[in-house]
Amino acid sequence: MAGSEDQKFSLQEVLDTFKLCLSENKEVYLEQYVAGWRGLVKFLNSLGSVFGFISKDAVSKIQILVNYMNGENASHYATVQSMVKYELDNNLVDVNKKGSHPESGCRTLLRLHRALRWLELFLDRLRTSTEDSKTSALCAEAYNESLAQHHPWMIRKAAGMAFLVLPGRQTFFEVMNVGPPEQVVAKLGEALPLISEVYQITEDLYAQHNMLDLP
Ligand code: 1PX
Repeated sequence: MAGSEDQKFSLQEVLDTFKLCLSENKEVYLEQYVAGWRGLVKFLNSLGSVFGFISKDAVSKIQILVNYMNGENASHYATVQSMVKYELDNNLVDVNKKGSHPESGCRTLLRLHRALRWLELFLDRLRTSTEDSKTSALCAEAYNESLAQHHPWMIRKAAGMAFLVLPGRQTFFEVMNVGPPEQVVAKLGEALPLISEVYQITEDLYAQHNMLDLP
């Protein structure tokens, strides 16, 4: 793809990056994980400036991870598994309360990981929605079941207001750029198991290390 196409969101592209996320032995490649998020942010940006505060936060978290991936300890930031091991072994994670490592890779990725659960729930609702379904309601339900539990009142309020101006289902499907609604639904059906698997592997890893509540 070239020129303006580069800026255009495509669900297929995001699907491809999540496909490439897992190594043979089920480790999660950070580079692909971050690429998946970049694609999603592209989508969010195409929905308008009301979502700017959300995409800004996602971009800043992506950037923190990219800095580690390109930094002097880059080799430890190849997979989520290697990052967790490296940061824990070297006491680079604030485990109970904020301290000298407020922006560890582990806590930063955890924020995106929680958002991935929202995505999974939202996409599943979209997939099974009907023509008259309201995207704002689907989005709010998915949010309340996942991310909202980690957000303070102010953020929940702002997010709730942003959801209200989400475009309708038809426009939403068009922006996904994969063809007519039946194809979008099929594509979502293809994407969801991949996203779920990446989510579950990360969730198990974080649970195993007691890291699901990192400050
Ligand atoms: C094919 C359809 C794709 C739709 C793609 C939409 C991509 C959405 C990307 C959302 C990324 C959100 C990351 C949020 C991370 C987070 O929880 N950050 C909070 C905590 O961070 P901290 O460093 O303070 O511990 C932070 O406080 C968040 C601030 C911004 C508000 C986050 C609201 C999230 C709402 C998620 C739903 C997005 C709705 C998009 C509609 C399509």
